[in-house]
Amino acid sequence: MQIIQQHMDGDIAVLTVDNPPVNAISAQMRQELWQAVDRLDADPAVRAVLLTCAGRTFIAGADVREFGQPPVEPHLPDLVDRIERAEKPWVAAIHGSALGGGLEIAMGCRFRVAAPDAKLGLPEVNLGIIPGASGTVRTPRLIGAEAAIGLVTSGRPWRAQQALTAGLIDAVVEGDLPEGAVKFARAALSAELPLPVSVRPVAPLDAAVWDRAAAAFAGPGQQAQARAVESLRYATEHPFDSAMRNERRIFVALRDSDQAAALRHVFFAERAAPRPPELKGVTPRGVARVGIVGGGTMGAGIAVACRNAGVPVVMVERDDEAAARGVSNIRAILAGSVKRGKLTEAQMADRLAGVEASADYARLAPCDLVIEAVFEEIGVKQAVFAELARVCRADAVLATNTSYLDPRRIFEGVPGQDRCVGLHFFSPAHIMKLLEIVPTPDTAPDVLATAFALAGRLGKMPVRAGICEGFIGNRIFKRYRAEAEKLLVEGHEVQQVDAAARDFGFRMGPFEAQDLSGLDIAFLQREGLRAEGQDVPDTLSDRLVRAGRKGQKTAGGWYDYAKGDRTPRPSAAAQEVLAPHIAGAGGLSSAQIAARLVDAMADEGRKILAEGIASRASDIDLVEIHGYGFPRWTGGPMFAAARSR
Ligand code: 3H9
Repeated sequence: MQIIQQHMDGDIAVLTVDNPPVNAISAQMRQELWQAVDRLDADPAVRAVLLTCAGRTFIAGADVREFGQPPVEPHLPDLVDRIERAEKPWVAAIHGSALGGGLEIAMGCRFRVAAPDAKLGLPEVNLGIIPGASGTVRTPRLIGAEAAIGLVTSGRPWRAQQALTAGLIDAVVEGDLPEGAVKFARAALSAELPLPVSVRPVAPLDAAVWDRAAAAFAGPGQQAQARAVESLRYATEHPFDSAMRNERRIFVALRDSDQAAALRHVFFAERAAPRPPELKGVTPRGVARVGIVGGGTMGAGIAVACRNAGVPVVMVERDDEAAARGVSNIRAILAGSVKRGKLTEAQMADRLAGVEASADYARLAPCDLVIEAVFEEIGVKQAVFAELARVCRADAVLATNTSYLDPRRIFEGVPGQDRCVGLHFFSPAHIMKLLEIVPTPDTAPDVLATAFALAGRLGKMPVRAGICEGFIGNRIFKRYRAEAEKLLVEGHEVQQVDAAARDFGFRMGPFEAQDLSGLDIAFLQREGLRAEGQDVPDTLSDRLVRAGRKGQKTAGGWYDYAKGDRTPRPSAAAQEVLAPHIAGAGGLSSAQIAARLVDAMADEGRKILAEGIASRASDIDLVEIHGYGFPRWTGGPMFAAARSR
């Protein structure tokens, strides 16, 4: 099957690339494009060539699946070069996204035009590589070095208008794109052609600008950004051909690196998780209005997540005062966004206008889906569901945001168990991307599909989790904390373990993080289990809580804190509590300590997988990356542990 079709519009040859789903560049596409240049150059009836794409997007980049395979000619940089050298000028007509190799092909064309909602970018750094087909060499020649640094190192695409202003494209075409692009080409042919991008001059930048750009990417996990700066700098200071050779060398080195392999793994993991194969063909229920029970931190965060996605919210609290508090919690979150410049006052007003708060459960009657986000206590939650069963429509989806409890117990007695599901958001719920979706054996497929569809609308990363204590994320987190304590018992210091976790790439170590969130939360939960008669031995953190050390809120936990200062300081008082339980002399290096933590997480992950709590190892990686700050560039605990074996 041909990927590229051709038809004539007068003296303009229109090429349509059709390689679903996203027109990724395959070897066949490169071959067909190469042949097209030769063929059209030789055709006297052709004055110009329009490059368009079928389907939802322009060319979205090189086919990431081909990265591990032996390269097949023609190589992409040569193809871009061939298009640029074509005797007939090529015009790229861009809709959807022109990304990576797709934008590089477009930069080989003499002109680029785009639909108003098109996006153009070089997202390669997100895959741990740099653009490898002249993206770091042609871009500065087209839009200047400083703008090129921004485009390449951020990996974020530009909208058509921004691209036009910067000179990345020549025109924004309103209305029918191919028709408008043909018109553009005709007009362009009557004027003098611009220089091909590769021969355009590029103004040099001060060394200080380059140094600043390099310094911004000195941290771990930013290897691709740092090398992109290096390649861009070289490209502005050297002739085109030499710059291309340099870019290729860096591209190949990065492509074969551990970081790139890990980021490719995450790329495909993120595309697999939202689409469980068992839901293929299942139509989700419509959700026009979401109900939320509970206006605390979690309920308010969920409400903001819904409002940011344009979904109207009904929030119910136990009395009018609590309902008003819920609204002010929402307002506080939104005001924070306004302060950071992420939201305008008008948008904030619009978000708030879409929230109805009440102490009357009956207001939930029109909601298509209701999320319970009240205190983590089985009796409290069961009482909420009894109310929901009373007031909600029989086809409304009922969800619990429990993080530890068995959803089956929470749903006990609710008529229509097939409409019940667990939706475990992470705090702050309007920011954290992870959403664990926890079906019970009774949950209907279309209810599960509704949960995944809602996650998509809210911009969340949904991961299906089975029922066990803590589901996927908190169960692994518990093991991680236990391993961190074990390292203390073996004689390593609190700050040593934290530093090892940070060196590995976590923003915070396990003990600093506990001090921040409070040691008492997990303590109270364990106390609850003890009260139920379960044998739950004291952890070291329980001992600190019993000694009055709950973390930053009590000026001390694993560390001490000066008043008004969140800097952790080694604590003699904590040491005194811990000392009787230390049974070793330490001795592991930072890397060994980190490996112990990661291996423990991966070991728990393997159990979770064996028990069917997670569907795939890559889902576990996503849970840790999106819910617990596991460094993305390591691929997650399952990937990292498997690589280090
Ligand atoms: C590059 O170009 C390197 C060059 O500089 C140099 C080379 C020498 N390859 O995201 P979606 C699949 S690096 C293979 O759900 P959307 C994806 O796996 C590349 N497959 O759709 C999924 O498959 P499935 C630089 C790809 O509409 C399906 O397409 N480019 C690729 O939400 C739909 O994906 C990028 O990094 C690919 N490049 O979003 C662009 N891209 O259905 C990455 C997608 O089997 N892609 N697939 O699960 C994107 O950002 C989004 O896919 C896009 C569409 C915005 C295009």
